Amino acid sequence: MALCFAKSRNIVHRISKLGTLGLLRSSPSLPASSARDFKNPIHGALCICSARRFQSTDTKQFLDFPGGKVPFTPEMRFISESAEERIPCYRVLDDNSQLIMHGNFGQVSPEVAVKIYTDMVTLQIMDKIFYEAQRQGRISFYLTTIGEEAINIASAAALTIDDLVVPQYREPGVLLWRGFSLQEFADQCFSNKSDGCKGRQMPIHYGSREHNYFTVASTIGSQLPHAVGAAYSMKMDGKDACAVTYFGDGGSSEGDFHAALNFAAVMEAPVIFICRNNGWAISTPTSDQFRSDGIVVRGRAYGVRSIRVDGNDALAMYGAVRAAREMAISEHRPILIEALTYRVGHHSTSDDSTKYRPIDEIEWWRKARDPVTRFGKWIQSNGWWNGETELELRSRVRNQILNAVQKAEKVDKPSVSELFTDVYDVLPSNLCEQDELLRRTIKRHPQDYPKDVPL
Ligand SMILES: Cc1ncc(C[n+]2csc(CCOP(=O)(O)OP(=O)(O)O)c2C)c(N)n1
Ligand SMILES: [Mg+2]
Repeated sequence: MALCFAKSRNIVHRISKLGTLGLLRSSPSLPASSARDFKNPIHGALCICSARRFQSTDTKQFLDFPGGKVPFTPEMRFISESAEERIPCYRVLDDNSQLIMHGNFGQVSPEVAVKIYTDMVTLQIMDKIFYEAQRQGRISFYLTTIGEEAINIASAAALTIDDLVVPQYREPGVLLWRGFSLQEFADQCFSNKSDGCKGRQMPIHYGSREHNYFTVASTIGSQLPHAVGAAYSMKMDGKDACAVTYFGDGGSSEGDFHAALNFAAVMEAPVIFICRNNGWAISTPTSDQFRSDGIVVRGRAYGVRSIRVDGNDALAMYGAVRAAREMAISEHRPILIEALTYRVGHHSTSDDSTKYRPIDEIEWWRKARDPVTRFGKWIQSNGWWNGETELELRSRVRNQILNAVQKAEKVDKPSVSELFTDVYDVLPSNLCEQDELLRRTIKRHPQDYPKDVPL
């Protein structure tokens, strides 16, 4: 070994001498300073000379290395930063709501298909009414799911209630599918006494133990490692269920995303990662978010099976999530689904997206690629739905939501003291101090605090 090293040092030394004399330069115009450049001729000459003087007799083709045999190659080739072709996007229904020939998809019964459609419509109407309620100053904040109804509802339809959902914030449809009532949605957004979380969360931060739906945390990406941990414990307990976590394209830039994928792969946790790649993270486009072919390609880097799906095709989402669930549970493995879609609404009621993206772009997605219309046409063409049922559904749901909103508005707000309950059995001294400080501040500045919140 020492001998080899001495020999090679000798060669390098001799070659660099030749290089300084200008004997090995292929181009006389090449400056001597470029000798350190990767492409410089000295480097090439070094390889040729070494090959001539020391012909390898080592015939080994592979290196035995943890993870399997690694083939050797004499060819110096860097892996390209991108594949020649983008990863294709799985879809079942074409833009005209026709089934694509030769496609494979999980069959859906007429009952499930009709429920998928009615829940997508309900979500749309709920978004419209709650959004307007915020604009009228009746609730403090709201965030719509417009354009992403199929990801919400069709993925939920493919799961069972035993699967733990760990959401971001743009997936209320999963909760709707699981039976969270319109009244419960309204009570949460109005932060009233009937809200399961006693008004302590911002609107849209839903959560329900009964529906196996972890409370929304808007700290982007933080839900992903939680889902992996939960999935791992479900595997340890031998449950016939998995964890399912949702996140956005923006969330994929968080460290938590990478930690979660790696941890899930190594621990073989039955977790489904559903990324809603909707093109925007508030005003940040995906071109400022990553240079990879979206999110789906990250799966392979971590050893996670992955698929790209048309997020505006309810049938494709339903089929892909069902297959993912089956693999996650029976094979104990994580699955990554990248659903391509578009955030048709503003990020939230605190945003005006026309300031940073063309209105034509929004309108194209709203009209030409609306997932609800696309699925609705398909169930109509099967004879499972018609114009009459459509009218009846829309008017019934609208009335139900308006009633829920009116009712929620009349329910009292929880008392200020509830802010500090339900975490500790006995309130620690720092929280007692905060409680007192809050009361003193409200007394000093009553005009800055809502009158309808009892002390
Ligand atoms: C850790 C963290 N950083 C920043 C924010 C501010 N923030 C709220 S939503 C959001 C964009 C998230 O975009 P994406 O994950 O694509 O989800 P989308 O809103 O598009 O559904 C950001 C940056 C946050 N809530 N948490
Ligand atoms: Mg996004």
